[in-house]
Amino acid sequence: MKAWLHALPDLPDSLSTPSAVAAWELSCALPGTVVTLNTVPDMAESYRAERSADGSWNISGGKTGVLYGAYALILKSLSGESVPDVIESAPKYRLRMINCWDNADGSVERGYSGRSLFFEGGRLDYDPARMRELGRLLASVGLNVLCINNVNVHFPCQLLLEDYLEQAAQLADLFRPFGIRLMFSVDFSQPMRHGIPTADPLDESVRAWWKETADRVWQAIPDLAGFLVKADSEGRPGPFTYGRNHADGANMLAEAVRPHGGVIVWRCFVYNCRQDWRDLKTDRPKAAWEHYAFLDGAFAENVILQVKHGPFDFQVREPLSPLLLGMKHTNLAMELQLAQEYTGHQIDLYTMIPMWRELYEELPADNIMSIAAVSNLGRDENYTGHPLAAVNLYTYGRLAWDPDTKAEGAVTAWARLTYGFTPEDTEKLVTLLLSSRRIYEKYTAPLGIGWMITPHDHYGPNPSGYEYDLWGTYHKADRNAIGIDRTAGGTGYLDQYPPEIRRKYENPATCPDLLLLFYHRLPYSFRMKDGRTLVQRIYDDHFEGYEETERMAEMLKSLPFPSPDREIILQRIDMQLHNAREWRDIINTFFHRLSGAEDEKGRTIYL
Ligand code: GCV
Repeated sequence: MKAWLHALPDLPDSLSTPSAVAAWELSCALPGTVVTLNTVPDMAESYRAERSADGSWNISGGKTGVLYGAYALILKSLSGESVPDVIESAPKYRLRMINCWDNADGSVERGYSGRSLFFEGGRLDYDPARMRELGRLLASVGLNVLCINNVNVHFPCQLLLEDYLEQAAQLADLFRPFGIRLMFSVDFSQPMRHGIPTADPLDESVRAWWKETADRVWQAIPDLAGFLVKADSEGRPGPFTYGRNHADGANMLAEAVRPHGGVIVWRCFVYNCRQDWRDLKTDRPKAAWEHYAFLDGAFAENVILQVKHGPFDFQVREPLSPLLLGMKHTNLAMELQLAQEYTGHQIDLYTMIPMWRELYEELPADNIMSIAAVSNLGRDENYTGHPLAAVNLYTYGRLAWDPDTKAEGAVTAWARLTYGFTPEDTEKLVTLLLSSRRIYEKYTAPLGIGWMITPHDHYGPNPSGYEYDLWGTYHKADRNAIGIDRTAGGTGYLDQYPPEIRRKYENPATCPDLLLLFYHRLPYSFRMKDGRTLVQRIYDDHFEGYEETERMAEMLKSLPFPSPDREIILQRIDMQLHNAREWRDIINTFFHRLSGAEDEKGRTIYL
């Protein structure tokens, strides 16, 4: 299915304000229901929808609040959820962002849904009708910022140049009625492409260049949300070249965009990506904290530090980044990844909300102001490559609006809106989707160890593929033991957390199983809480993961998906089965060869 709003007719081009869009959507989705919209400027993005005794509705809200109120009413009604007489809501997070990793040549870094929706052949190239459809999809779940180009700005950032700005401004016009503001990724060394000999953030000519640039950009797009920056990360230029820190860099840009109401979203994905595996001191997960924690309070008020949810890089299971807990005097955004880079390339089923719920449970209530996610969207007809991957976009939006959103309710709403199956089939689909993350986790790298994936491409197993590489992602398995001790007696990573978290993880006897190998180096004979040995637990998980994938495939085949979803889903589940089998056998054989331990249940492990 194209998406959850497929039931609504196309929007006429003439609708140019959020309230006009809201009125149109309501009249199409809920014909015969009288709905009055009442714009109250102070309410900004929040809304209050109230049903009168005669069944009519009144929605009061700010400029975009009325739109969100209308979509809330529509989605609740269409999904068959019970609709209370009063729905009152305000978003928890100010910026609810989608970060696209789309390149100007039309390719998408880590994209699994076809080519870019926005670029082709070095230029902006988009279908306006699709942009409006995308706008309504994003707005219907409350998302409000769309960063359209890759944080790795491989091509000179044309978006900042005059002739591109005109087309970018037209794109911004298309998204504006949906309350969505564009954002651009910029290259920190951009001034050097324009005749300035340096990109030093404290250099006057650099500061002046960014000011002029910001003036030009905001003149074309007055409501641009801001710039997104990946600096000193994986080969990108940044302040370190000039002996400056990241507050110097971010604050310089912040000053340039401040007069226009713009923000600088500054990514904290900074680590040594040229590490020598022989170096036993450096421990990559410690890097973000080491680069940023001491700068807490030093960033301008229009800077947001965007922190990946875990200390590594979107692995199947990682602890919450200590930076998200520790920087109390800095605006923070948590960064998630909808694109299934390490989680099955939108071939394998992987519903993310169970993972996100675990993260949100641990997020502090106050200093996280925004949420970002790397996009899983592309030019494919269904937007997300795998039709069931759309559940991740939908639930991401719901959680970014309301972090208390429950996994089962949100996935059920999506399933009903998308397929309208019988209650029994909906329940089957929801059960399957909710179990898919744990199943994927079982057949891939065990118990939080991560990184046993094929290097670079990141699909399929290669247990030692990253072992002697320069990315700092080692498991150090030998014939006796595996893992890195990250407690105080080891690399000290755990010391970056508050005491209650340290206590939870520091002792292998009490550390939760699923993160055991993230924190500890343990012998294969280590006794788990349930009495199994570590290596037996690994074998069991891998056999179970494959069997559960087989059951999932059977269940999927029994569901009445319409065409073309059915064909895509069936083709991909076969690929997933193949992948799960490869993972099961390669990981089990890897550990068997190292440890010599037999499977207690006598199942086949290939020697
Ligand atoms: C955009 C990982 C990915 C890269 C990505 C990077 C990032 O390293 O493999 O493709 O680059 O994260 O988040 O910047």
